Amino acid sequence: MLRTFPEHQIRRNQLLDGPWDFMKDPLNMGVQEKWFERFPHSPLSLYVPSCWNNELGMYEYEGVGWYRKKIRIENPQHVRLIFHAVMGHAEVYLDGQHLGYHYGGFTPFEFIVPSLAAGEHEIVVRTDSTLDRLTIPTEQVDWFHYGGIIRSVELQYLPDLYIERVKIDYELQGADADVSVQVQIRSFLQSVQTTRLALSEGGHELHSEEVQIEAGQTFSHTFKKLLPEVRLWNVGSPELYTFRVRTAEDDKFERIGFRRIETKDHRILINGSPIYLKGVNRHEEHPEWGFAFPPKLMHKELDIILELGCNSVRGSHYPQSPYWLDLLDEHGMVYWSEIPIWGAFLPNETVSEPLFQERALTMIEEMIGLHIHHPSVIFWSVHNEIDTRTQEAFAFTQALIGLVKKLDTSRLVTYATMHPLEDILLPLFDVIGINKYFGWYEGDVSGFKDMLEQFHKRAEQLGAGNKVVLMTEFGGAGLFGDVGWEPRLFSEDYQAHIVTEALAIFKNDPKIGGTFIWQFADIRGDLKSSSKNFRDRARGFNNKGLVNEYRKPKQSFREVRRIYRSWTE
Ligand code: ADA
Repeated sequence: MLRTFPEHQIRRNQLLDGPWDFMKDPLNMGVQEKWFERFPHSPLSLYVPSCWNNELGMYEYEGVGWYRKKIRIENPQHVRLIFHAVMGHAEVYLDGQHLGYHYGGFTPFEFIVPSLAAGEHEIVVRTDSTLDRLTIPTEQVDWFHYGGIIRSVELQYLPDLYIERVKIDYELQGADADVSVQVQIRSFLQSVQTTRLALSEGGHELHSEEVQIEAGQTFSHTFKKLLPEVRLWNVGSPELYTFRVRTAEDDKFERIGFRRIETKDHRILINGSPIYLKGVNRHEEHPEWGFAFPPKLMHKELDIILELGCNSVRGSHYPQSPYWLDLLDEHGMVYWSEIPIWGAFLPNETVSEPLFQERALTMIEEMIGLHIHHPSVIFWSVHNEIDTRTQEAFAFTQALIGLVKKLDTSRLVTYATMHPLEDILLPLFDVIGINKYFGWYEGDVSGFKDMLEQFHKRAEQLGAGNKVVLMTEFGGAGLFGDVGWEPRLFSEDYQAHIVTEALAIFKNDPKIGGTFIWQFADIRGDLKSSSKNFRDRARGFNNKGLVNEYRKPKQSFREVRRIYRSWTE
């Protein structure tokens, strides 16, 4: 299930989820698409979507993996093959022909194949999960190096004139919304063709007209509509609008929510009301599924996060599934979306490397493309914990922010810094996120007070004193079940102590606009030899979750629930 609502009523699609042939290629020998022919009898059967590290004997495998699926097409068809997420490098072949390459991990990519003949076809995907110094994330990262096709593969059957893209923008004018719906239609035909293009919302037609599409061309059309007295999407009381664009042979649904995002007096305002953010950091990860997190569990995950009293989630540290964002939209939760630049150990030179920069910019573009219509998304975040004290970081960040602003001016641009007292980027952002671990990696938890005092002074000096500041990470490890009479290091009691003390300090600081605890659930850590930096990860897990990896509550969960529920602002 890709979304909580249907995206098409007319267009036919098929999810290619299920068993695919799979082979490891540890020596990276398969230089071309004939690789399966060399070992015709030995493939494993691997369920897609999944991470191969969850299969027996594959736990630590990082490298190349080949996937193959046979499909049958009844009649000649134009098809669109969408990979909703593949970890790392992906080369895709159809019947031995190279369709293309994608680098990334948490965003979709697609191929259009006009007039695919009837009969059997073979899709082969070469994936490479290897992390190195220029991948994003790089090899030094505090999460498990999962590999594989982690989200669904979808085959859509396209008509001769198909809806390639629908993009909805709006401006609120008083109680009304000035909506613009941009539509792109592509023609596979050899001759000019007319079609009736219609826009509706909630089942009511808003407008329709005949349009003429030239042979083989892409046609763009913008509907402009003033919707009077729209119901607003608010935190905790969401209102959603579902638009449908249709032609005689094709359609596409997009769902949005109308809301106004501003900042004032160190607070985020949604529709003019200040919202204090009560949040957690969520990895979309589970020990049995890795990053291929099943939708059913997302429902439960959201129930637990709501039970905790949260109104927001930071999607640490990569673009999460549209299904998850649909649930957040439907429950009026705020979401922070970010790309997987994880910089705590990132050498400063890396941020100036052209390939690293190009990958980062592409990831920004793809993240915004994926999440643009979700009203829950309030923040675009461009990096986490890079060395924000340097000119290299400054130049890189300017380029990233420039691209975000070009693609979407309606949300707040942010990041998370681990150098709040030396950071030179503060003035560049709408919102500043601070990651700090007093009580865990440094000093006593009371150290937050002094740090924040110094931070606010410095922000003032840099001309960033008016920005909204969020505590985007803080916390400590608590091993599930390790409870006692005193708060010993690594016990649930000690973790609960750090988190509760920290929350009290932040809530008393009028310049802090919200808190995101590190983290919601325990996650698998990086087990590779390069992980000398993560030696405190008992069991191979980052144990700072309020719930363990199977979502069972720790002491800190109960304490945070008490605190978050008592905060009424
Ligand atoms: C960092 C980082 C997180 C996690 C955390 C920790 O702040 O952003 O991904 O690694 O530290 O647990 O140390």
